Amino acid sequence: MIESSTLTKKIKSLCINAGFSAVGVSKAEIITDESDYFLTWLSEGRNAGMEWLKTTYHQRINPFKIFPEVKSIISLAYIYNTPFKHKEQKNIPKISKHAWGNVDYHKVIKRILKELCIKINFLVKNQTNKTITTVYFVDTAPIMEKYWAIKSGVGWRGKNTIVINPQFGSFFFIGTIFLNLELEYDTAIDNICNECDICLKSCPTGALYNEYNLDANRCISYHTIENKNEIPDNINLHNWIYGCDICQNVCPYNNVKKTIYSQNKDFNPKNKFFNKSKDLYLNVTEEEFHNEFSNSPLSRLKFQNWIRNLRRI
Ligand code: B12
Ligand code: SF4
Ligand code: SF4
Repeated sequence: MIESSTLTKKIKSLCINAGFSAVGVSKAEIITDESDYFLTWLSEGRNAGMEWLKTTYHQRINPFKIFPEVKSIISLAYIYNTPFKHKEQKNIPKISKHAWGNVDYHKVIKRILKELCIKINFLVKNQTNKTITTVYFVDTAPIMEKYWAIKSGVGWRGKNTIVINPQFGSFFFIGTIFLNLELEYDTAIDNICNECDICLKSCPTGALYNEYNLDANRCISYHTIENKNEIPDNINLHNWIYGCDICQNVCPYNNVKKTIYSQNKDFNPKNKFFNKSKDLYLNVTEEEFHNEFSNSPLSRLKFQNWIRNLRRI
């Protein structure tokens, strides 16, 4: 019978070969430490209009509600960083790095995870003769992706609330796999934000009201992506029309000499909409908007909210 540590190593190399840059494994358990923070955060209304975070609270803190037989949770990092930078100029709308390319990360990562899970199932069958079940997620499922990634050492929790990896910073998505198989578990790594608080000082709206705490009511990313209603008058979007990268752009761990960029060129910005004037954006018709952004997370934004965001900068 193959040892759990050898099997874990083989699964991890499948993950790296699939295109992920870091992988960590946690034992599945009910989240007890962070669940109190989460509850307080919700009770203070920091989730803004994201009611779905409240209604799925019990699932988010309890992975067994998603998959009752889950034993292990694999967390994966998929880098989307590219060397391009926005021009700091009035009248130039900004789309966040994660969305400015010709690719919807949900689709691309789900496709990779689907194939990876087939390979993991096959490997386990081959090595142990056991048939296992694997379930994969990226972003949309009611699970605490950052919590599991931190627990398994994929990165530490930055004071901007985002997971940071010591080798390649924080411009990566998290993919997650639940499986009903015991594996060898990883441990968390040290938090090396230390005395730094550049992200807190740089957030232009004060959304990072405390270390490790974000108030979505004041976050540009929330207002430009998730807010379904009017953006309050006191929120200055600082030219961001989809997402916001400020608290990551300023982070020293995203500004190292040998930055590691995504291997996937689809994450490069779409030339047509990169560092172009606001007028060009405003001239996009509804049909063009759907055609241009069908392969981007912006496809989730209604055309009327695209216009809403543009009119607010
Ligand atoms: C809701 C959501 C948002 C919301 C809320 C953001 C947030 N900080 O939670 C909004 C719309 C604002 C948002 C924005 C962004 N998001 Co988002 N988002 C999510 C989602 C769907 C859920 C996150 C969640 O559970 N939030 C709830 C809050 C309560 O959780 P939390 O921040 O982890 O807060 C906890 C800690 O603060 C902790 N805590 C509080 N005090 C203390 C003190 C100490 C000492 C400690 C240890 C802990 C602690 O307790 C809190 C409660 O659990 C996840 C996907 C998923 N399913 O997990 C993606 C996700 C977090 N988002 C992601 C991304 C990329 C972004 C953006 C960068 C996109 C952009 N450029 O605009 C921004 C980043 C903004 C920011 N500074 O966080 C990635 C992050 C990847 C990474 N490397 O970490 C995720 C994981 C999606 C993915 N699969 O890749 N997002
Ligand atoms: S995404 Fe932008 S607005 Fe939101 S916390 Fe970071 S810097 Fe502040
Ligand atoms: S800017 Fe500084 S405090 Fe903020 S996440 Fe990066 S290292 Fe941590």
